[in-house]
Amino acid sequence: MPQISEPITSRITALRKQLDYHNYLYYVLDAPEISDAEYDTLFRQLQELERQHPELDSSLSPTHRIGGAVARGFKPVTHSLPMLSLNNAFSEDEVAAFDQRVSEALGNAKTEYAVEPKFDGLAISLLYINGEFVSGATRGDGDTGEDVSANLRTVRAIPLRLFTEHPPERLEVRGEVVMLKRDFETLNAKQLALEGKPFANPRNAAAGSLRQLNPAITAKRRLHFFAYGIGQCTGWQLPLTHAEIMNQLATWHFPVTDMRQVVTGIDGLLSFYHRTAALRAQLPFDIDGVVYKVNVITQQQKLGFVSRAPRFALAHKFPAEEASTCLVSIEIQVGRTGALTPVAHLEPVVVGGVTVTHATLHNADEIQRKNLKIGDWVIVRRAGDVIPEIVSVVLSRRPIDAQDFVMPKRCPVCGSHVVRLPGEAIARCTGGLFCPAQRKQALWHFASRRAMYIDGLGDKLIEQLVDRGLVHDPADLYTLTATQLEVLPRMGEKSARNIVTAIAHSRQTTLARLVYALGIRHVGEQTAKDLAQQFGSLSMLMSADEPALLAIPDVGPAVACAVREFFAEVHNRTVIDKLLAAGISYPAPTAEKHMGLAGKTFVLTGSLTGMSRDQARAAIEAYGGKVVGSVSKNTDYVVTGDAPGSKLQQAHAFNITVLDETQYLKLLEQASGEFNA
Ligand code: 9MJ
Repeated sequence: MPQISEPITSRITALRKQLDYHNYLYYVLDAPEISDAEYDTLFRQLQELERQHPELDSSLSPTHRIGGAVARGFKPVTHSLPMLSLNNAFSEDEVAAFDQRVSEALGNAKTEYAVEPKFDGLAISLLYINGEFVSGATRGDGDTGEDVSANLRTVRAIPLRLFTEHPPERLEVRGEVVMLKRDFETLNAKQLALEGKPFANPRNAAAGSLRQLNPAITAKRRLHFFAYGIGQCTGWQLPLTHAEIMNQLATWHFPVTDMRQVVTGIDGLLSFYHRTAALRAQLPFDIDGVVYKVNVITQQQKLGFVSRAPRFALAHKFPAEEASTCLVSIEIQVGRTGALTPVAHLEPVVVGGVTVTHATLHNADEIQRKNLKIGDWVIVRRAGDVIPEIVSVVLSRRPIDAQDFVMPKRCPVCGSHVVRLPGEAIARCTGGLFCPAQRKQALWHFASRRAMYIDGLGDKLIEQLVDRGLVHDPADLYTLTATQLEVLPRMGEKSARNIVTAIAHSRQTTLARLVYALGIRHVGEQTAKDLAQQFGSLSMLMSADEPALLAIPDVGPAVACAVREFFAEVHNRTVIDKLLAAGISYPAPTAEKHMGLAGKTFVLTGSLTGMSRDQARAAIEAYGGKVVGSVSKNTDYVVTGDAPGSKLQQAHAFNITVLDETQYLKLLEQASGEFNA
């Protein structure tokens, strides 16, 4: 055997330690200290030394995280302590009953619980002997799982060595392998590009990736891990509480959620549930509930188990976000710009606690991509406040008479031709404002809160006004009388008068609101504000040529062209003339206005105590500043209130000035010119 010099052995050890450490910073703490390129350099140095000295190779080396040999199948593994399942609760009553049972059995007035989110992934158990990762297995039936060690080795968040000089002799760490939502989106986009089958959700993607026979594929799938408990543990004194066990796991460099808490009594449990539910949509990973565990270990032992589940723990599940139902028909909705959107009509089904009857299908390509036919059995998903969508079709339940969807050639509302321009996913009705559907949408937009704000003029009323021929364009609203409205179904004398008053009030508006209300394609609220600020009057804007429009920052060729086309249309000019004749007015721009924040871009995060978001935005805009939704290198200030979101971290990352509420108010004062007065 050739003699290996000591410096090489130490160099290899040092490189492994360094790489383990940077892995931990990157994958567990999300706070890297070195660049990817620097990491790659260290990684390649180690790979080269291991290639030159195969006798020094080790299965614990970080270089093995990119995937080893392809397996023929997974070996069964018997867990030395069974992996338990949790009893589920779906209502607050069930949680109260759990807390009462526990407290009575323990003789507690109020029981202390460790609470944590319930990760929606794949449960696994990791075995460490003398601090070194030896093997890992899926939960399987709780007694016997599958040996997925080679795949788990590729999960960077799982330590290959415990970060301690004094590890337990034998330690089983239990937790959940998950896929982050953003990695799931990337993976599905790749699957689609390669004509592969997309995964229905991050949990399926995580499970599919962990059960890959080729670990090199698992390595590319970017799995993450959260530890939430310990199985067998020998040669080491367990702490007295679950919370301390979690802290210990963190000390050993396992990723543990920082959402974990210790609470007491039913109030503590339920308030954690509601707080977590409110955060759910923003989390980078899927959770399907929260888990409550009696905190004190001796109390856990006293409570024991009933069949396969501990009496000391409970999973309080969120209402299911997915359900299966029948796709009854596909109807076409016509939007404000004539876009034809297929909408799925579903057999009513409860998803996430809400009855769902419709789901968006976006466009014809989407229907084809999902291989949907009318009459199919489908999986519907409703996450947070988003519009329900069809995730996939259950092909095994496809009826023989399931029908293909065909995009109509004529608008189902007005009969005009439907066109789909080359390269566009959207089919459009060519009817313009001749099409009652487009007219209704245009009116609804005109009256909406951020446009002319006509309180009480909702979609049902607009529908009636258009269908009865009382209103053809927005200007017709201003000639409506209470007598005309009173006779409409569900409309009393008082509400008719209120609406006429609301319409009358909307006459006094701002130029920005009016421009936004016109519904020009590509002109959202911010662009409308930019146009109003630049041109100061509707007639100036109407006569602006393309170079003048393009001179405004953030106005590109698509917007400039849409604005020109809109005002070139005789019909639109007629409506504008009618609106002005009906008495629509806006304040003229004042020359002496202080524009101390001109050119400055703000992002707001968290809630301010002294004003609402809308007020804060209006104040900035009053002094010429602009408020945008996301932080970029072009942001000048990030204003933070209570409970700021990730935007604050982004602000730090971009080195952007962060203002608290007081500093923000001071800046406004300065901008108003009063500060120095
Ligand atoms: C999940 N899925 O997040 C447990 N779990 O504890 C948490 N699962 C569990 N704990 C004992 N946070 C058995 C399962």
